[in-house]
Amino acid sequence: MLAKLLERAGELNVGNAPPSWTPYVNTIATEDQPWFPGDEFIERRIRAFIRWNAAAMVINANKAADGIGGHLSTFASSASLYEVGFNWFFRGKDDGRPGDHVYFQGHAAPGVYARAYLERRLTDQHLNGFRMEIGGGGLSSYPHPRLMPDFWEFPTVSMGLGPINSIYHARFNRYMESRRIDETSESRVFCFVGDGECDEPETLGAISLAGRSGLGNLIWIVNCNLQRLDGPVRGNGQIIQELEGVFRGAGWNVLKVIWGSEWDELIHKDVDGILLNKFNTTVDGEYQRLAVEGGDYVREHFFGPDPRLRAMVEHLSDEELDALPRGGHDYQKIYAAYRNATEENEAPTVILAKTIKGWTLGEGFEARNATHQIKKMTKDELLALRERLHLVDEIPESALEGDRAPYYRPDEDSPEHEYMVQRRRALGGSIPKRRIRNRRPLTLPDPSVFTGLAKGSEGRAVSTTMAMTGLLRDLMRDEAFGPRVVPIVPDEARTFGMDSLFREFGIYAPFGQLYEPVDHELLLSYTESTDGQIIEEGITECGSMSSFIAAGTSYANLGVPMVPFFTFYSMFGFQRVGDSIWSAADSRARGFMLGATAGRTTLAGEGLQHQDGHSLLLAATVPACQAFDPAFAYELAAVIDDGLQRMYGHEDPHFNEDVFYYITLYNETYEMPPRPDHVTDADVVRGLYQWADAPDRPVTATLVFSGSAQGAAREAADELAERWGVGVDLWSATSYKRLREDALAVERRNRLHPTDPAEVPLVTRLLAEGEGPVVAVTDFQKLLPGQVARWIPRPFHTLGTDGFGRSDTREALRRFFEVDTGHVVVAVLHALAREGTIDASLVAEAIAHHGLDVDIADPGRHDTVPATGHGVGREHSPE
Ligand SMILES: Cc1ncc(C[n+]2csc(CCOP(=O)(O)OP(=O)(O)O)c2C)c(N)n1
Ligand SMILES: [Mg+2]
Repeated sequence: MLAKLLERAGELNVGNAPPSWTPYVNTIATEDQPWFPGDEFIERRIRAFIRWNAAAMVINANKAADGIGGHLSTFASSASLYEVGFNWFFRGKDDGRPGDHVYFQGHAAPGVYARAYLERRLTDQHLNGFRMEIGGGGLSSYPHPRLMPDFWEFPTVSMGLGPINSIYHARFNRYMESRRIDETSESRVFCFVGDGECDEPETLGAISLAGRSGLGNLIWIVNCNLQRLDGPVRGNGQIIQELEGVFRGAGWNVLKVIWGSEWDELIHKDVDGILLNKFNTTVDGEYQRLAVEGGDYVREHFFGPDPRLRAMVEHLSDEELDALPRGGHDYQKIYAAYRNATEENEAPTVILAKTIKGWTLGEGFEARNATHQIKKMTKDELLALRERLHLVDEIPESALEGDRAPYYRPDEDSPEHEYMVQRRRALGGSIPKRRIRNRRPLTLPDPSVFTGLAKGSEGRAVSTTMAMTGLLRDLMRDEAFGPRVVPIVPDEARTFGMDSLFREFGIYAPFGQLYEPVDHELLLSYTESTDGQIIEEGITECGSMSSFIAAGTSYANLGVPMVPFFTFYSMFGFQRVGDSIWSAADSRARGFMLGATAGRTTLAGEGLQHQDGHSLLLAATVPACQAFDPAFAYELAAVIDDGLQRMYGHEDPHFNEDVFYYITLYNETYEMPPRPDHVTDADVVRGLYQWADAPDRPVTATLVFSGSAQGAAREAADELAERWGVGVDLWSATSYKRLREDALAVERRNRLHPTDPAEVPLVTRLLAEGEGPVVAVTDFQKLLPGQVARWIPRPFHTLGTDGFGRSDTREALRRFFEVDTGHVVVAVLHALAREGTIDASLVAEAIAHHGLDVDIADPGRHDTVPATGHGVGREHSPE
């Protein structure tokens, strides 16, 4: 009746907002709790073994190598949350189905290893190798698929990224189903999140997507131990209530698991709501204190001030008051929440479970502010833990004398082992387990899709962005391969000319298109559909990266290789979501990242926050990333073809490489030349090749261009030949990163094999052939070509676009950043003059010829301000 009343009041606008939060009690009433089908006693024993081993491995690691770290308290607080999932809900993949995908809280890794040890997936040696990976056989500190590719699936320890990835992962599973590529309806994504972690914008930033898309296949378990690293998450508030409001507002099914079963009786007696009021008005800082203090404090400070409350607990001893548990340690309450969550199919669920940080570890740990970082236990503390976990028979006191705390696991024919193994068998096998299955193999596109670009644009002026969009369309049209393409774009499709794909391929929308679009009569109308192929994320680069990771790891998660093509404003990639890209690399994601509108001067008019002159440098820092800077359409085609072969081309999927490609695309249009006859695709992808010979002139030099700098380089070469008598051979550097990696590998090999004949890096070999100085020009910072400077066997000079971008025409920008034709000409002449090949007066002549003899500011200096006329310029203001 009350609900109806509220509903009607809402309709009449009687100022009654729907409640964003409910009272501070469990969402599922005790009467509604389902029957727990398991054996409580055996499960408690199993949990005790896992708790013990998790603590022992951290302690041992710190004894063996002081300062090596590890975390005891995070898992101690969440062990029951995990174990109910392991025993009853998380589905493995051994039965050939996609299975569930579980994102573990990174700092809870010791607990996951401890369970794997009990299941006999890991040995004593493994546990002893916790955090000691060098030399092999160790266990990585946190979940890293890059380091333990058969075990961990999802890197989570950079906080916030696991949660957002899990949302897009669940959405991607739905996409796969809607597009009829894979049957994922039974597959769920679980994500464990810290309550402190919820302050990361990435954690909560995309939860409305999950609500809006009705992701009933997504379940989050927020471990609300009320603490983060330094202290309370919300000392002066209630994190559980705050999160409830946020998640409810975003359309989630919210399940609070706050109080353990021992509270049921008290809550039942609370007919006047006094206890409820106390629950609602006690702040987390005080709840933390209550967890630290004994029963007498609880009686005085929680129940005591109100005589009615005090009377309510008169029949309980101090010990009993002290032992009143929190819901997150009560497997019956947790089981009820999981059951409810897994029966929900229309909305995502968040379980907000209240726990105590460091639970069971003893007084020095439980709810202490410093608990997150304590990684050692004294013998007395270990004895107390042994007692607390009822392991006195299993672990003799003498075993605690040695250097290492002993591990314990029951025999393989023990009831505990059998129970645990049987439960996992019933659920499809052990997890986590990262497996490359080829449930639905991928067929690469017909090679003919690349031949068009190899021919050049035949008189038409096009950009590499346009060439890419055309290639993407052709790839999507390929009958066998096409459906495996996942185009991802964060609200810039029109900028890149990709709106031409909307109608033909559709934009994925879980509920279809419920309206007729304004442009319905157009050929290229905005078309949303349930089986749409394009993932139009809206303005979220981080969300788009999460989709990229979900699609790019589908070959492992689902055993169904998919090929993401994520096209974005290059400035808003590595710079903006660099950590997410790092996590893609850790995840072993494969696919193509296309940094469109690249270059500091190619994107006219935009300015300082748009013009990208450094993403390729940032890309150089990511080991798995293959970074390319193509100048021409045929280079682009060669690079994409190469990427597909390396990432997906091998019949045995284990031989495919876990790399992804970052390719810069420019919006400047020019005629795309055909691939010269002497150039092969292999030349293009190795990083550097000679594009054109030098005309016959008395003096020679080499010009190396990349990307859109090709224009200035080519014009300069013509002018140098015609006006200054210099024959320049032109080279295209498609990947300085690849050249550098080759050179470093060769250098290392030579260093460690001193008596073998020395090898020569590719870039040295290639450029050893010509004569005269080498000048490189790029629309990126000078450091980009500078990466290979010391391996270039001739004098080497670089022109690039250091400094902040600004808005102006392409021409003005190139003059300002000193990368236009005139500056390239001057740089080559200057390099020749320094060698003594020509006279310096010729350089001065060229400077005057191009009008470069004005004293302008150095764009590479951060305080450089050209004359503005606003009176705000410093060095060159009119005053
Ligand atoms: C992005 C990021 N910033 C900081 C850290 C360092 N860090 C590791 S654990 C932790 C506290 C975690 O608190 P919470 O999320 O509440 O998890 P709990 O351990 O309490 O379960 C911090 C700050 C990190 N791992 N990632
Ligand atoms: Mg916490």
